[in-house]
Amino acid sequence: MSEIPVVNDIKVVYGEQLGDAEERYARLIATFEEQYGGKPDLLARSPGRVNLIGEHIDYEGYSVLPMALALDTIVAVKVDAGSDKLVVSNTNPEYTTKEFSTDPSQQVDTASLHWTNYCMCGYKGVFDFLGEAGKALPEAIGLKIMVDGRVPTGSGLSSSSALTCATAVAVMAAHNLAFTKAEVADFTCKCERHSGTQSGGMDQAISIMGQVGVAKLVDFNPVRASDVKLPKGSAFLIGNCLAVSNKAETAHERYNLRVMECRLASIVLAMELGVAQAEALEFSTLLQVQKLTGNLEESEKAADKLLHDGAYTKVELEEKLGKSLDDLFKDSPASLLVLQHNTKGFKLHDRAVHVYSEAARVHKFSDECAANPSLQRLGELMNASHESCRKFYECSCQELDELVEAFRSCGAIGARLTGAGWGGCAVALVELDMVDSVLSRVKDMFFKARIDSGRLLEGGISEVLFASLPSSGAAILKGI
Ligand code: ADP
Ligand code: NG1
Ligand code: MG
Repeated sequence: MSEIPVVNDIKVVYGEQLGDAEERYARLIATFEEQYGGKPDLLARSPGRVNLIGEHIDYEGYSVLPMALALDTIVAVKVDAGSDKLVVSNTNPEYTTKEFSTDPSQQVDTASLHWTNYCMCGYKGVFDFLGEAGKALPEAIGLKIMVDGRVPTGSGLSSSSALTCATAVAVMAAHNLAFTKAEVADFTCKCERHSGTQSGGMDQAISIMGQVGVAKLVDFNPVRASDVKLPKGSAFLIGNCLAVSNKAETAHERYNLRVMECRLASIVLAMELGVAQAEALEFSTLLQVQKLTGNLEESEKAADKLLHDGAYTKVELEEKLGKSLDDLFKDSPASLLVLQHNTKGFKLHDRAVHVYSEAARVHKFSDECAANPSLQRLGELMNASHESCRKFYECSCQELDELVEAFRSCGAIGARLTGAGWGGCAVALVELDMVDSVLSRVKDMFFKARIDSGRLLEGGISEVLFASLPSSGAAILKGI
C-alpha cells in the first residue's frame, strides 16, 4: 500500500498544475506567521474532486468513478506544546477563528454549522482510528491551524472532504504518525460523518488516493482505487450552476433522507423477495439485496416490480416492518432528525431503481474506458445518469438542468450533475478539439445572463467554468 508522500521540496508534489502554487504557499506561511508568531511546522494538502459517474451509490456500497481536481485545500499546522488548545483559523476572513480543547472525544457541534466542524471531524478521525485499531493514543498537544481553500464550497466538488482530509493528514503528521493512504481514506470517510452527513466514502477516497493522469474506480469495504485511463482525444469540463448546495445544512431533508430511503428500500425489497421480517431488518444496503437476485439488472427489475410507486408513509412502513422507525434508527441521531422533519414519506421505488441502474452505468463506463472507448457511448451513459438523478433521485434543480442542457446544446457529447446535487456543478464530456468552442458557447448561453444581472463577475468566469485533468491526492509538505 502506498504511503502518503512526505517530501522536502514542495514543487515535487504540487507544482504540476497550479502555476502560482509556490506563491500561494509563501502567502499562507506569511499569514500564519503574522497571526501565530511563528512558521508552521508543516503543510498538508488534499484536493476536491469531480465525479464522472456513479452518484448517490457509494453509501450503498457500489463503486464510483471520480477524479481528483487540481483545486485543493491546504492546512498549515504548528505544534504549540505549552498549550492545551486547538486554534483553527482561515486565510479567508469570512470564516471566523474558533478555539477547541484538545480532547479528541469532544462532540462536533453540528447545530452550529460552523466551518471548523470539518476540521474537528479530521482531528477526531485520527484518534478514532487509533482507538479502533487498539493502538495507544498519543498525548494530545496544542495545535495552531490555518486553512487556505481553493475548492468552491457547496458546489458538489467536495470542499468539505478536501478540508476534512487535509486537516486529518496535517494532524496525523503533527503527531508524528504515519498511516497508509487506504487507512486515511477509510477513517476520513467515517469521521466526516461527525459533521452530520452520512457520507458514503467516495470524496475522501479520491481526495486521498487521487493520481495525476488517471480517474479512479473506487470500490468500498475495504476502500480501494484502481486506475481508469480517460479516452484519448477527450476532455472533461466543469460548470457551476451557481445554486449553492450546503449539505450539512439540508441533510435532514435531502442527503440523509436519501440514505434512509435506501436503507428502507433494502429492507422492504428483501421482504418482498421472501426474506423473513426479522432477518430483513438486518439489511442495510441495496448491495446486500442484490445478493438475493444475483445481478444488478435483476435487482433493478425486482425493485421496479415489487416496490410501489410514490411515497411509502411512515405508518405503512411501520406496519410492514413490525417496528417503529424511531426504534429502527434509534442509534443514529442524524436519522432521527430526518424522521422528525419528514412529512412527505419515503420514495423507495424510485431511489432503488436509480441506485441499481447507476451502479450498472459505472461498470459500463469503466469497461468502455478500458477497451477502445466510444465517446458517444460514454456521453450516453452520462446523460442517462443525469436523467436518473433528476427523475428518480430528485437531486437536481432547475439551474443544474439548464446548465446540463446548455453543455449538450453547445457541443458536449454528454453532461450530468456531479456530487450530491441540488445545486453546484455539472460535468461534461467533450472532444479535445472542441474544448474552446464549448467553453465559449456555454459562457454565452448560460453565464452571460448571470454576468449581466450582477450574479457573477465577468472576471470570475474561469472559477465557474473550466476544464479539468486528473490530479494528485493528499500530501504532506515538510521542509518549508
Ligand atoms: P461541497 O462538499 O460540495 O463543497 P458541502 O456542503 O459538503 O459542499 O461542504 C461545504 C462546507 O464545507 C462549507 O459550507 C464550509 O462549512 C466547509 N468548507 C469547505 N471548504 C472550506 C474552506 N476552505 N474554508 C472554510 N470552510 C470550508
Ligand atoms: P458532495 O457533493 O461532495 O457533498 C456527497 C457525498 C458523497 C456522495 C455524493 C453523491 C459527502 C462527504 N459526500 O458529495 O459521499 O454520496 O454526495 O454521489 O457526504
Ligand atoms: Mg461535501
